Amino acid sequence: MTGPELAEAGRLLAAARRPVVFTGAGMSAESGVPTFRDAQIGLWQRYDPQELATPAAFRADPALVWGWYEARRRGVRRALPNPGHRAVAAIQARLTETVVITQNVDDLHERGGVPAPVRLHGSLFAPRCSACARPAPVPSDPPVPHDGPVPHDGPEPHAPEPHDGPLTPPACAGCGAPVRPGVVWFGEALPSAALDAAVEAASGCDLLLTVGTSALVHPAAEIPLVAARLGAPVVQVNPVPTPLDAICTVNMRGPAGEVLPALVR
Ligand code: BV8
Ligand code: ZN
Repeated sequence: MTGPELAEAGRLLAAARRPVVFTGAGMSAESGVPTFRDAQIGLWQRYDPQELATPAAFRADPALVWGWYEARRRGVRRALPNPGHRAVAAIQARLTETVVITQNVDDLHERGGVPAPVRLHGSLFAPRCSACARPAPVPSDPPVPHDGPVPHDGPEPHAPEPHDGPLTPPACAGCGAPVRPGVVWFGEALPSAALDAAVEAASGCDLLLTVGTSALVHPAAEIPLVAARLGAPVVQVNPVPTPLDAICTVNMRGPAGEVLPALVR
């Protein structure tokens, strides 16, 4: 990312009144949360996330799938928002009509100062019954093994959890069926309210800032296209090329945790 891109992106952001910030897994990479395409952590490296993140996988082996999500949730709990999350919150604090739309299922936007992102793919922190959809409590966690000061930002080393493998999901308090993660699996429809809100925001924005997404998962990947088709400039922040390169007004090659703070400075 060089000076001209930063200057041009800064000019577009300064002129915007109704920006959309659209984020993917790369937003949380510098917090130590593996992106979907990166190798997962520990024993989960032998599984393809796209194979595990399906209703069929949960039906076939609820303990394996629930264990994977619990490992991811505990990893997120140990992670901290990075300077990129805080820069997104600074944009929304300065431009109050900013809409943050995330594909991520972690809670780092909320912990980084964005109270209510539009969540296209649900959350690791909203388990529900797989049969009657009754909300279930987030499992209580063993104390985080802190043997020193909490790092200011960035990841804690992957301290081995007391349990990091298949885990029998809790039973629904209402009907006894297995509790499932509150995320959208491949082959499942996105929550219509979230998708409608995202399309509406992208249709009315005057700038779309896309951060840390490979733009390969649909229909989420179509959100930046909605904005571009209606004439809004698109600024991308990503260290590598993505299919969105073709529609970008400005392409900022670099990590979110460095580029976004420079953009909002
Ligand atoms: C549906 C929750 C229908 C679970 C997730 C059209 C075309 C092709 C395929 C389809 C299509 N329509 C539907 C499909 C099928 C499928 C799909 O998209 N398949 C693709 C992959 C081939 N879509 C679905 O199944 C969707 N459902 O369409 O249902 C339907 C309709 C009605 C009724 C019934 C059914 C549901 C998709 C949602 C799946 N769930 N998450 C979980 O997390 O376990 S998606 C999951 O993958 C993540 O949430 C995330 O959204 C996605 C991964 O994408 P990214 O976020 O972009 O992450 P990725 O790792 O790919 O990229 C990270 C990027 O960051 C990289 O570019 C990297 O370079 C960059 N990066 C790295 N470090 C940094 C960085 N960037 C900045 N800073 C850094 N430091
Ligand atoms: Zn139930």
